[in-house]
Amino acid sequence: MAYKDLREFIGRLEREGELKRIPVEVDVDLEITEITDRVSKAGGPALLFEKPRSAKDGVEYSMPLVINALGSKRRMELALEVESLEDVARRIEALLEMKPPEGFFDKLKLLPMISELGSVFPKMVKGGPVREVIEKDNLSLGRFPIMKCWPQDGGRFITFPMVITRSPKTGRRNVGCYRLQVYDERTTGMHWQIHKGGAEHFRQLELGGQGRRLEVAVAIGCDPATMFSAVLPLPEDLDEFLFAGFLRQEPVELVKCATVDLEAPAQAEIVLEGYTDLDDIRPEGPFGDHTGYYSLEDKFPAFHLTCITRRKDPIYVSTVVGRPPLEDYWMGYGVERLLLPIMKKQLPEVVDMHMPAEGVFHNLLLVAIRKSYPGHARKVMNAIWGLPGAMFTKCLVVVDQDVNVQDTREVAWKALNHIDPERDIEFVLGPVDQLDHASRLPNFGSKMGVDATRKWPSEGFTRPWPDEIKMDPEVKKKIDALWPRLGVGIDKV
Ligand SMILES: Cc1cc2nc3c(=O)[nH]c(=O)nc-3n(C[C@H](O)[C@H](O)[C@H](O)COP(=O)(O)O)c2cc1C
Ligand SMILES: [Mn+2]
Repeated sequence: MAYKDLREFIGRLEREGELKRIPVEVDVDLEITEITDRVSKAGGPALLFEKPRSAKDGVEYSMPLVINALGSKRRMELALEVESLEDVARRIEALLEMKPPEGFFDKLKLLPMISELGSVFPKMVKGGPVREVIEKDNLSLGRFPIMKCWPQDGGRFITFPMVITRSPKTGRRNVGCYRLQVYDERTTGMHWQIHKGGAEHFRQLELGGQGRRLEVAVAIGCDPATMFSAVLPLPEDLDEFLFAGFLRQEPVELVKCATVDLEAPAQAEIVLEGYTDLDDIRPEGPFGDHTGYYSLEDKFPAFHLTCITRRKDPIYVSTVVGRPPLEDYWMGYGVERLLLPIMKKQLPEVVDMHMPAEGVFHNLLLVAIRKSYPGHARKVMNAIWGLPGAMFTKCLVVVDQDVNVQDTREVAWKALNHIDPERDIEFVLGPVDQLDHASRLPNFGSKMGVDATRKWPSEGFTRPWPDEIKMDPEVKKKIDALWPRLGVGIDKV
């Protein structure tokens, strides 16, 4: 049975020893971040702050704040109710096997085939816990324990929302996790970056001339698979709530919003309804970001609240990003494992891939391939730079299949041995992540591919290639047996 809501997941985490309650008063300004950063970097549990407060505003919030709920491999597995994320990857693989696609675009179109599994379609319901309280007057975001994460942040930010919009062109839904900077009690920023689904809907409004306002619903706190689906870089026309239904193997229940023509999860903790306006673009940021640096102030639409619906006793969910690894690394790890089968479907030569924490998702991707022809590594690079989920990859290292890309030290060792830099590095220009602060222009810059595969004569490499040093297995066995008697004081290695 899938988790119905956030609190069911919290209950499970607590039973598994994966959540710690913090009964002391802690400030939403910086203090929750400092505690969470230390706990997260030490590989510690999710935290339920029972008494968040703000000294600055003189507020003791009436609701608890949960954070780091997805902040480990184990909690990602608990979130998706699997022993290993490979189990989910296998289900995705099976789904992709259903109809062999013809070409690249057919493969992309294939994803909506998930809908053939009817039972995972979002289900409309009349009401739900999120409608226990409906506020249309005296709206105030000041009642929620919204964090200021880092000292130079431009304000308080809602960091783990599900932002729901409908395409003015196709009517299809998109759900993305985009932070919201609180401007005042009923206005926030809407930080959908230029390449994201929400931003595309906003542009479509302008192009289509269908008025100046794009309606938006923002859900905060839900069952973990649904929350996670907002983070997944799914193809543009694939509804994240549909994919969430596939992940949890039960439909996501949706209710009609009260003031906008959108649907939001019935089991959410809080839903903020409102709109963005083509004529109301404001400075947003700075914000201590995934990269470990502040993303600088930039221009984004403002989000105007028209209604808040919530449970009587909501739990506010938050996350903090910053110098890795933090909770977002583990979400990224989940994304990596779930996208691998989709990437393999398009590029069958890919054996495994990995995004090390230090690379902050887009900065470093390690890919192992089964190399079968000259220049194969470069074909893979170009293909990956063309995939929606991986197009921002700044540094892409392609290795042979015998290299374990989950082991960064092994990759560094082998790749650095194998390259002749001038020959093996490929530079390209293209779109880069909006958070990249080093590119020559915002959103546009260069990317680097390193062909660290063993070079073949057919690629012009005719020198002999040395063997990797490996000990004789017989000798290893003998020393294993001898080890305890040697008394070297090191456990057998
Ligand atoms: C904690 C967290 C915060 C995020 N904040 C933002 C954000 O503020 N703006 C943004 O464009 N993407 C942000 N992302 C990344 C998007 O959620 C991600 O790219 C997602 O795939 C977007 O969905 P979409 O493809 O439907 O637009 C964040 C991701 C995480 C894990
Ligand atoms: Mn999307």
